[in-house]
Amino acid sequence: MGDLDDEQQRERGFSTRAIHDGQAPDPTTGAVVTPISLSTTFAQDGVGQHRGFEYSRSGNPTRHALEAQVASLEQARHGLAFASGLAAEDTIIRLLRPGQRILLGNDAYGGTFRLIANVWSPLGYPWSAVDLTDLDALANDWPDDVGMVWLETPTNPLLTCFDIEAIAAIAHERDAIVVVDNTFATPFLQQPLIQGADVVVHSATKYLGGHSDVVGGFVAVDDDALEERLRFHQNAAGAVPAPFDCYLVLRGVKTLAVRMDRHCENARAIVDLLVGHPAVDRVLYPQLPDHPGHKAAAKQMRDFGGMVSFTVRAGRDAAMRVAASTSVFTLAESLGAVESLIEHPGAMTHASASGSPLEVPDDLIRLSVGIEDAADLVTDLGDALDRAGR
Ligand code: P1T
Repeated sequence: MGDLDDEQQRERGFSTRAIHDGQAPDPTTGAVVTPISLSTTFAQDGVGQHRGFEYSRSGNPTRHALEAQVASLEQARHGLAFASGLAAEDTIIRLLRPGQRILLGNDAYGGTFRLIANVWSPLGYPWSAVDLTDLDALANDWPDDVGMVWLETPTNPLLTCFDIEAIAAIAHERDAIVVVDNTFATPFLQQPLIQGADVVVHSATKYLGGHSDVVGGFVAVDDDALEERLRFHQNAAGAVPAPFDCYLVLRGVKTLAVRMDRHCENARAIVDLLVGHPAVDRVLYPQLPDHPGHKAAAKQMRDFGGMVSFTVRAGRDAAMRVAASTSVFTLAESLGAVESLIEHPGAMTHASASGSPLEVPDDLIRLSVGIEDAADLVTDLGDALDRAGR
């Protein structure tokens, strides 16, 4: 991190921190790019006298650089990298004691729902789905056993936004911790810890990596005691990322700000197309004034992101046809990379939530708007809607 102290570091701009924090030139060689440190073990000068690293599951120099970089962007004192977003989530849930309830926002990634409802709940960690846009209901119907409130904002796939500050105030009065999945917004658009969240989690597979070539996860916290417990589980359960994967995320994050600006700009062009198209019913994008949580988004986000969802008037079969009819947008799961993707959440990313309170509409299409030329994206999606959307 060079010679700057924490305060000086945080005064620098976002991209300066993305490009430099955790990544001082290598002291031995002067290499400007953080080396990929493959060694699994590190020589000790005497028994127990190591130079900061002992064994690569417990700590690795490339991972350490990534942890410092993304922690800085989240304005967090601590960062922990994981092998996937779900590995990061699984480690966070280990903060709870059996019997403590997870309140999950009623729209979330299908895999997160599956982890909470099908892995942890049978082990004695109850959960319930809640509408986190209704703050009165949250405060008034609060079950006694809640240990954790878990939310995405914007959510996957409906892009609902929740007021992090207000939810944190309610949860903290009742001794629960607040976890915010910041995958869709990224730290460039929103910093949940500043808004009062206790834990931020990412699928680094998405915008942080940014190029669809690495699976990873990340956790950021400010609190030393939380960090100590998470660090213990990171090492004890061992869901750590490989050094090469850390390098790919580290490299991706350097361009996060410029990519996010372009994602947002292109998303707006797509929203303009969708809002005026006769085959489209509802357009879901946090910038639209009637969108659920627009006010919260406007308050806590720098811009509205690169994800856009919409429903098709002619129903499920038409939605399936549209999703399979584009050529620049690729039909695929995942999101947040340079190339545009289209998918049908009900049959793909959120199939595991079918029949649950988190089930998604079957006429819904989700777009991850990439950074190609906006005109080509608009033409491609417009053609697909004209041909297949009725
Ligand atoms: O895939 P993984 O890196 O394990 O991350 C899981 C995850 C966590 N949180 C959010 C908000 C996510 O969207 C995801 C993964 N989502 C997809 C693969 C998807 O297409 O929605």
